[in-house]
This record gives sequence, structure tokens and C-alpha cells, in this order.
Amino acid sequence: VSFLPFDSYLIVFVLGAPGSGKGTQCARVAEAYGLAHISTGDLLREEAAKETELGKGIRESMKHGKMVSTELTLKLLFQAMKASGKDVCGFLIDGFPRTMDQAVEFENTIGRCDFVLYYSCPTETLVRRLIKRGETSGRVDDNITSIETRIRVFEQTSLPVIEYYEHEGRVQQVDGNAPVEQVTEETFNIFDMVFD
Ligand code: B4P
Repeated sequence: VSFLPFDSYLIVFVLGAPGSGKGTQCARVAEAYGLAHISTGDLLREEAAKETELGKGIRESMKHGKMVSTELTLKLLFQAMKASGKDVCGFLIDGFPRTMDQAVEFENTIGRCDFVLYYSCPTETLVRRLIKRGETSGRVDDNITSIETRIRVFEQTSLPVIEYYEHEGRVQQVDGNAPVEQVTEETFNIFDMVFD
């Protein structure tokens, strides 16, 4: 018997480098399968918009493409799960865990991850997409210096998380370099199997 608060839910960690298409695909999957889409990036941006000391601290980290603390990220994530858990059978957790300690802490206190959905994508594509998004997004981190830092942080800190789950046989990999519709089709094939 498990005593973790969300163990009876489907929990999918959605990972990939910045610009790999996580957010884009999560919105479509959430809608099609009735799952809650929770993006730690969005939660942190919401908090960063506040004129508080905390908001200011988060803004500084994000602006430079650095990681925000695990404690805070996990707290915001758990709150968001509690707020939407009543209406859904599962969660797409987008952009989390970005570090091994986030993964361990989540699985020890919140619930077991059923599988990791990993969008692989070459660096040139990532850079091109994020620079393009930066023309209209207004995001402080969509500039070339922050983009390079974010990709480096992903390779050094987040790739080992994916390798850990890979080793456990819990990764479903999708080619994120294809056109959006094709990536969606490949993603839906995975969820069709899950809900079969
Ligand atoms: P995120 O908000 O997660 O941002 P991201 O990695 O850039 O991915 P996003 O989901 O927004 O973009 P997508 O690939 O869908 O993180 C931002 C920052 O928040 C981090 O740097 C960090 O500071 C902080 N943070 C977040 N989570 C954290 C955590 N767990 N711990 C600590 N800190 C954390 O799309 C990118 C662009 O590509 C879009 O314009 C999209 O339209 C386009 N696109 C997508 N798919 C495409 C396709 N197939 N073809 C062509 N274009 C495509």
C-alpha cells in the first residue's frame, strides 16, 4: 500500500531540451486525453511576475537560464497538482524533473512517475526555434546568451535524469525534430497504448 498523495494517478514527466517542443505537445495531449498539464516553467514565470523578494530572485535565475531551487519548484508543483487533481486522472509534468534530486524528492513524497516522455532534438533546431520565439514571446530568457546557458544546463544536469529513467526502462522517446503535427501523431500513439 502506498501513502504517497498522488500514487493512484497517471504521472508522466515530459522532458527535453529547451525548445524541443514539450510545452507545445503537452497542451495537445492534455486536451485530447483529459490530463492536467502542469509546466514548472509556467508556474515559476507566474511567481516571478510578482513584486516580492521571492519573485525578484526567481526572475534573476530565469533571466540567466539558471535553475531555480528544488524546494521552491517542488512546492509550487505540489500546490498546482492539488488544485487540479480533483478533475483529472493524471498529470503531464512539463519541464520537471530537471535534476536528479528533483526526481528523487518527487518520487519519495508525491507519487511514482509512470514514464518519462522525452523529446530529442538537435541543438541547431533548438537554437533556431527559441530565437524565433524570442521575436514575439517577450520571455527574458529567449536571447542567445540565455539559450546557450539553458542548453548547457540541460546537457549537464537534466540528461543524466533521462539516462537514469532510461536505465529503469521508463522512457518513451519521440523525435522532436519533426514538424509539429508529426510529433503530435507519434505522441498520441504512445498515449493510445497507455489508455488502451
Ligand atoms: P521552460 O518554461 O520549461 O521552457 P523551455 O525549456 O524553453 O521549453 P518550452 O516548453 O517553453 O518550449 P517548447 O519546447 O514547447 O523553462 C524555462 C526556465 O524555467 C528554465 O530555464 C529554468 O530557469 C526554469 N525552470 C523550469 N522548470 C524548472 C525546474 N523543474 N527546476 C528549476 N528551474 C526550472 O517550444 C519552443 C518553441 O519551439 C516554440 O516557439 C514552439 O512553437 C516551437 N516548436 C515546438 N515544437 C516545434 C516543432 N515540432 N517544429 C517547429 N517548431 C516547434
